[in-house]
Amino acid sequence: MNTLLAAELIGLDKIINSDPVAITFFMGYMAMFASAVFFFVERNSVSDKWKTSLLVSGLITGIAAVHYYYMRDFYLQTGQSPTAFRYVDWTLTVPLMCVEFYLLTKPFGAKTSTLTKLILASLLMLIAGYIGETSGIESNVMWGIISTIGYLYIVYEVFAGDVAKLAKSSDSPALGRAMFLLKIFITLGWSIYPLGYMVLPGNLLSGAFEVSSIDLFYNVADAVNKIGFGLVIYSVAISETNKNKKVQHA
Ligand SMILES: *C/C=C(C)/C=C/C=C(C)/C=C/C1=C(C)CCCC1(C)C
Repeated sequence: MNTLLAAELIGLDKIINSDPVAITFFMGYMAMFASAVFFFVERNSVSDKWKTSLLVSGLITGIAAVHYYYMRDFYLQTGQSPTAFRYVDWTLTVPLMCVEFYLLTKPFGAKTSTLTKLILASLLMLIAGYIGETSGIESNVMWGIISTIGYLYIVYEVFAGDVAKLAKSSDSPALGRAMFLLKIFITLGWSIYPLGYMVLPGNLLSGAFEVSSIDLFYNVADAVNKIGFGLVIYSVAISETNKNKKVQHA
Protein backbone atom coordinates (compact mmCIF):
# COMPACT_ATOMS: atom_id res chain seq x y z
CA MET A 1 0.00 0.00 0.00
CA ASN A 2 1.04 3.51 -0.69
CA THR A 3 2.64 4.88 2.51
CA LEU A 4 0.72 8.15 2.42
CA LEU A 5 -2.54 6.30 2.21
CA ALA A 6 -1.46 4.02 5.06
CA ALA A 7 -0.65 7.03 7.21
CA GLU A 8 -4.04 8.53 6.40
CA LEU A 9 -5.76 5.31 7.48
CA ILE A 10 -3.82 5.17 10.73
CA GLY A 11 -4.88 8.77 11.28
CA LEU A 12 -8.57 8.06 10.71
CA ASP A 13 -8.28 5.04 12.95
CA LYS A 14 -6.99 7.31 15.71
CA ILE A 15 -10.03 9.54 15.47
CA ILE A 16 -12.40 6.60 15.43
CA ASN A 17 -10.65 5.00 18.39
CA SER A 18 -11.21 8.20 20.29
CA ASP A 19 -7.75 9.65 20.70
CA PRO A 20 -8.94 12.82 22.50
CA VAL A 21 -6.14 14.93 21.07
CA ALA A 22 -7.01 13.87 17.50
CA ILE A 23 -10.69 14.54 18.13
CA THR A 24 -10.05 18.08 19.39
CA PHE A 25 -7.92 18.83 16.32
CA PHE A 26 -10.78 17.64 14.14
CA MET A 27 -13.45 19.56 16.05
CA GLY A 28 -11.24 22.62 16.30
CA TYR A 29 -10.95 22.71 12.54
CA MET A 30 -14.71 22.48 12.04
CA ALA A 31 -15.54 24.99 14.76
CA MET A 32 -13.02 27.57 13.49
CA PHE A 33 -14.23 27.18 9.93
CA ALA A 34 -17.91 27.53 10.87
CA SER A 35 -17.18 30.56 13.06
CA ALA A 36 -15.27 32.29 10.29
CA VAL A 37 -18.21 31.85 7.90
CA PHE A 38 -20.56 33.13 10.61
CA PHE A 39 -18.55 36.29 11.36
CA PHE A 40 -18.05 37.11 7.67
CA VAL A 41 -21.75 36.71 6.86
CA GLU A 42 -22.91 38.57 9.98
CA ARG A 43 -20.88 41.62 8.99
CA ASN A 44 -23.96 42.55 6.98
CA SER A 45 -26.18 42.70 10.07
CA VAL A 46 -24.17 45.26 12.04
CA SER A 47 -23.77 49.01 11.58
CA ASP A 48 -20.77 50.31 9.63
CA LYS A 49 -18.58 51.12 12.62
CA TRP A 50 -18.67 47.49 13.78
CA LYS A 51 -17.90 45.91 10.41
CA THR A 52 -14.12 46.02 10.83
CA SER A 53 -14.37 44.30 14.23
CA LEU A 54 -16.39 41.46 12.73
CA LEU A 55 -14.01 41.22 9.80
CA VAL A 56 -11.11 40.82 12.24
CA SER A 57 -13.04 38.11 14.16
CA GLY A 58 -13.60 36.31 10.85
CA LEU A 59 -9.90 36.59 10.00
CA ILE A 60 -8.82 35.26 13.41
CA THR A 61 -11.03 32.16 13.17
CA GLY A 62 -10.36 31.76 9.41
CA ILE A 63 -6.58 31.83 9.88
CA ALA A 64 -6.98 29.34 12.74
CA ALA A 65 -9.15 27.06 10.57
CA VAL A 66 -6.41 26.82 7.92
CA HIS A 67 -3.79 26.07 10.59
CA TYR A 68 -6.02 23.46 12.23
CA TYR A 69 -6.39 21.75 8.88
CA TYR A 70 -2.61 21.35 8.69
CA MET A 71 -2.10 20.69 12.41
CA ARG A 72 -4.71 17.93 12.38
CA ASP A 73 -2.94 16.24 9.44
CA PHE A 74 0.48 16.65 11.01
CA TYR A 75 -0.67 15.17 14.30
CA LEU A 76 -2.49 12.26 12.65
CA GLN A 77 0.47 11.35 10.51
CA THR A 78 3.31 11.79 12.99
CA GLY A 79 1.69 11.63 16.44
CA GLN A 80 3.79 14.69 17.28
CA SER A 81 2.77 18.11 18.49
CA PRO A 82 2.60 20.55 15.52
CA THR A 83 4.57 23.22 17.40
CA ALA A 84 5.74 25.27 14.42
CA PHE A 85 2.25 25.49 12.83
CA ARG A 86 0.82 26.36 16.23
CA TYR A 87 3.16 29.29 16.74
CA VAL A 88 2.73 30.59 13.20
CA ASP A 89 -1.03 30.59 13.85
CA TRP A 90 -0.64 32.42 17.20
CA THR A 91 1.83 34.94 15.76
CA LEU A 92 -0.86 35.96 13.27
CA THR A 93 -3.97 35.69 15.45
CA VAL A 94 -2.82 37.08 18.82
CA PRO A 95 -1.79 40.46 17.33
CA LEU A 96 -5.20 40.49 15.59
CA MET A 97 -6.82 40.04 19.00
CA CYS A 98 -4.83 43.08 20.15
CA VAL A 99 -6.31 44.90 17.15
CA GLU A 100 -9.78 43.99 18.45
CA PHE A 101 -8.99 45.75 21.75
CA TYR A 102 -7.75 48.74 19.84
CA LEU A 103 -10.87 48.88 17.64
CA LEU A 104 -13.15 48.67 20.70
CA THR A 105 -11.46 51.59 22.43
CA LYS A 106 -10.66 53.66 19.32
CA PRO A 107 -13.95 55.64 19.38
CA PHE A 108 -12.90 56.77 22.88
CA GLY A 109 -9.46 57.95 21.82
CA ALA A 110 -7.18 54.88 21.73
CA LYS A 111 -3.77 55.63 20.26
CA THR A 112 -1.80 53.40 17.92
CA SER A 113 1.05 53.49 20.45
CA THR A 114 -1.15 51.39 22.76
CA LEU A 115 -1.69 48.90 19.96
CA THR A 116 2.06 48.79 19.31
CA LYS A 117 2.77 48.06 22.98
CA LEU A 118 0.21 45.24 23.05
CA ILE A 119 1.62 43.68 19.88
CA LEU A 120 5.22 43.91 21.12
CA ALA A 121 4.24 42.26 24.41
CA SER A 122 2.43 39.48 22.57
CA LEU A 123 5.47 38.90 20.34
CA LEU A 124 7.73 38.62 23.41
CA MET A 125 5.24 36.13 24.87
CA LEU A 126 5.13 34.01 21.70
CA ILE A 127 8.79 34.10 20.68
CA ALA A 128 9.91 33.14 24.20
CA GLY A 129 7.20 30.43 24.30
CA TYR A 130 8.37 28.97 20.99
CA ILE A 131 12.01 28.92 22.07
CA GLY A 132 10.93 27.26 25.33
CA GLU A 133 8.95 24.55 23.58
CA THR A 134 11.76 23.69 21.20
CA SER A 135 14.79 24.17 23.47
CA GLY A 136 14.33 21.15 25.69
CA ILE A 137 14.18 20.16 29.28
CA GLU A 138 16.84 22.41 30.85
CA SER A 139 15.54 25.76 29.75
CA ASN A 140 11.81 25.56 29.13
CA VAL A 141 11.00 26.86 32.63
CA MET A 142 13.18 29.91 32.10
CA TRP A 143 11.67 30.73 28.69
CA GLY A 144 8.21 30.14 30.14
CA ILE A 145 8.90 32.80 32.76
CA ILE A 146 10.15 35.27 30.12
CA SER A 147 7.03 34.56 28.06
CA THR A 148 4.84 35.15 31.12
CA ILE A 149 6.30 38.67 31.47
CA GLY A 150 4.83 39.51 28.04
CA TYR A 151 1.53 37.96 29.03
CA LEU A 152 1.35 39.84 32.34
CA TYR A 153 2.06 43.11 30.55
CA ILE A 154 -1.02 42.55 28.36
CA VAL A 155 -3.07 41.77 31.48
CA TYR A 156 -1.76 44.98 33.05
CA GLU A 157 -2.67 47.10 30.00
CA VAL A 158 -6.21 45.77 29.95
CA PHE A 159 -6.80 46.06 33.73
CA ALA A 160 -4.91 49.22 34.65
CA GLY A 161 -3.08 50.66 31.62
CA ASP A 162 -4.22 52.67 28.58
CA VAL A 163 -6.96 50.25 27.51
CA ALA A 164 -8.52 50.27 31.00
CA LYS A 165 -8.36 54.08 31.30
CA LEU A 166 -10.06 54.60 27.94
CA ALA A 167 -12.78 52.11 28.72
CA LYS A 168 -13.43 53.84 32.05
CA SER A 169 -13.55 57.29 30.51
CA SER A 170 -16.20 56.23 28.01
CA ASP A 171 -19.85 56.36 29.00
CA SER A 172 -20.86 53.44 26.78
CA PRO A 173 -22.44 50.60 28.77
CA ALA A 174 -21.89 48.30 25.78
CA LEU A 175 -18.15 48.93 25.86
CA GLY A 176 -18.19 48.42 29.63
CA ARG A 177 -19.83 45.05 29.21
CA ALA A 178 -17.48 44.00 26.41
CA MET A 179 -14.44 45.04 28.43
CA PHE A 180 -15.64 43.07 31.44
CA LEU A 181 -15.99 39.90 29.37
CA LEU A 182 -12.74 40.42 27.50
CA LYS A 183 -10.92 40.78 30.83
CA ILE A 184 -12.25 37.36 31.80
CA PHE A 185 -10.97 35.92 28.52
CA ILE A 186 -7.53 37.45 29.00
CA THR A 187 -7.14 36.24 32.60
CA LEU A 188 -8.97 32.90 32.73
CA GLY A 189 -9.15 31.90 29.05
CA TRP A 190 -5.55 32.80 28.20
CA SER A 191 -4.20 31.20 31.40
CA ILE A 192 -5.07 27.77 29.95
CA TYR A 193 -2.07 28.18 27.59
CA PRO A 194 0.66 28.44 30.24
CA LEU A 195 -0.99 25.47 32.01
CA GLY A 196 -0.63 23.45 28.80
CA TYR A 197 2.98 24.58 28.46
CA MET A 198 3.74 23.30 31.98
CA VAL A 199 3.02 19.75 30.74
CA LEU A 200 6.37 19.86 28.87
CA PRO A 201 9.04 17.50 30.21
CA GLY A 202 10.95 19.16 33.03
CA ASN A 203 8.19 21.70 33.70
CA LEU A 204 5.86 22.05 36.69
CA LEU A 205 3.03 19.76 35.58
CA SER A 206 5.06 17.12 33.72
CA GLY A 207 4.20 13.72 35.11
CA ALA A 208 0.67 14.84 36.03
CA PHE A 209 -0.34 14.69 32.35
CA GLU A 210 0.87 12.90 29.24
CA VAL A 211 3.09 15.00 26.99
CA SER A 212 0.52 14.87 24.17
CA SER A 213 -2.06 16.55 26.40
CA ILE A 214 -0.31 19.87 25.69
CA ASP A 215 -2.35 19.93 22.47
CA LEU A 216 -5.52 19.14 24.38
CA PHE A 217 -4.98 22.28 26.50
CA TYR A 218 -4.10 24.41 23.48
CA ASN A 219 -7.01 23.18 21.33
CA VAL A 220 -9.58 23.79 24.05
CA ALA A 221 -8.07 27.19 24.84
CA ASP A 222 -8.09 28.22 21.17
CA ALA A 223 -11.77 27.33 20.77
CA VAL A 224 -12.75 29.19 23.94
CA ASN A 225 -10.66 32.26 23.21
CA LYS A 226 -10.87 32.73 19.46
CA ILE A 227 -14.55 31.88 19.06
CA GLY A 228 -15.68 33.19 22.46
CA PHE A 229 -13.82 36.49 22.03
CA GLY A 230 -15.41 36.91 18.58
CA LEU A 231 -18.89 36.19 19.96
CA VAL A 232 -18.52 38.80 22.70
CA ILE A 233 -17.68 41.43 20.11
CA TYR A 234 -20.51 40.19 17.91
CA SER A 235 -23.08 40.47 20.70
CA VAL A 236 -22.00 44.02 21.56
CA ALA A 237 -22.07 44.97 17.88
CA ILE A 238 -25.58 43.59 17.43
CA SER A 239 -26.99 45.27 20.54
CA GLU A 240 -25.41 48.63 19.61
CA THR A 241 -26.71 48.33 16.06
CA ASN A 242 -30.25 47.61 17.26
CA LYS A 243 -30.13 50.47 19.76
CA ASN A 244 -29.18 52.94 17.03
CA LYS A 245 -31.95 51.62 14.80
CA LYS A 246 -34.49 52.28 17.55
CA VAL A 247 -33.17 55.81 18.05
CA GLN A 248 -33.51 56.52 14.33
CA HIS A 249 -37.08 55.22 14.21
CA ALA A 250 -38.24 57.18 17.27
C1 LIG B 1 -5.58 32.35 19.52
C2 LIG B 1 -4.44 32.14 20.30
C3 LIG B 1 -4.20 32.69 21.53
C4 LIG B 1 -5.17 33.60 22.21
C5 LIG B 1 -2.97 32.31 22.15
C6 LIG B 1 -2.55 32.73 23.35
C7 LIG B 1 -1.36 32.23 23.88
C8 LIG B 1 -0.87 32.49 25.13
C9 LIG B 1 -1.56 33.40 26.10
C10 LIG B 1 0.37 31.83 25.51
C11 LIG B 1 1.04 32.02 26.65
C12 LIG B 1 2.26 31.36 27.10
C13 LIG B 1 2.72 31.74 28.38
C14 LIG B 1 2.06 32.82 29.18
C15 LIG B 1 3.89 31.08 29.04
C16 LIG B 1 4.29 29.79 28.39
C17 LIG B 1 4.34 29.90 26.92
C18 LIG B 1 3.01 30.31 26.28
C19 LIG B 1 3.39 30.86 24.92
C20 LIG B 1 2.16 29.05 26.13
